[in-house]
Amino acid sequence: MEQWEKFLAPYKQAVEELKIKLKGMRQDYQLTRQSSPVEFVTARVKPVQSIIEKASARNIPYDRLQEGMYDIAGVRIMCQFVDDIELICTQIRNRSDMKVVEERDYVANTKESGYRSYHLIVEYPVERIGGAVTILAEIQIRTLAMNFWATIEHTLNYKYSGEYPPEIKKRLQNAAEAAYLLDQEMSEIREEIQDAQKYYTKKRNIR
Ligand code: 0O2
Repeated sequence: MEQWEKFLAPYKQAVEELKIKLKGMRQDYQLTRQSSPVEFVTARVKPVQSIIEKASARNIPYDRLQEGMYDIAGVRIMCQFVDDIELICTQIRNRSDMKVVEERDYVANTKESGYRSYHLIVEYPVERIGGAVTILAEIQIRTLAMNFWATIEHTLNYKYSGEYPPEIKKRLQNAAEAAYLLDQEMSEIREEIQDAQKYYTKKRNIR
């Protein structure tokens, strides 16, 4: 266990730093543009048990975890509208403190499960007392509707180990379709919503 703790230490640090930095994007947008494509940010280090299970399922030897498993450090950015995803990606691609090494577009290429999200794999240097250690981290960017579906599906997946009864499978597909339509509807009235949000922010600041 002590070895896992040592191995995971730079990942823990990376996750904390990335969370602060990406939340900073939200504050920056709100100060300069009054509305932000970043709604909220969450982050986690993958639990040891999940690392072990994934390494075994994907045949990744333990001495190759660093380059073979991208999501030991995971950050999730939630946004309101589908178009915000590209805005956030562009911001991250232009940053000098991390380097995007791979992109997975499950928004344009919905997974068979119904999963939609945009994944950026980044190289991120962590300053340790022995010098800089570069780790891989996965940044998942998704709308609130995509996140709602993925969170529910993840829980059900855990319960059924991916072997859904046909009724549940169908319901999940229907829910994925509903989430897609919700995103489309919200995009249609985006300007209307954003005007209202700016008005609300101004009013709150006056008080
Ligand atoms: P966790 O920590 O429980 O979320 P590969 O499939 O081999 O190319 P990998 O690593 O599975 O590679 O990459 P992928 O599919 O790009 O991204 C993995 C992560 O995306 C998952 O992490 C989930 O967080 C999310 N994800 C991918 N597909 C689905 C899906 O069908 N439903 C949900 N709810 N989430 C999905 P893990 O490993 O599941 O870990």
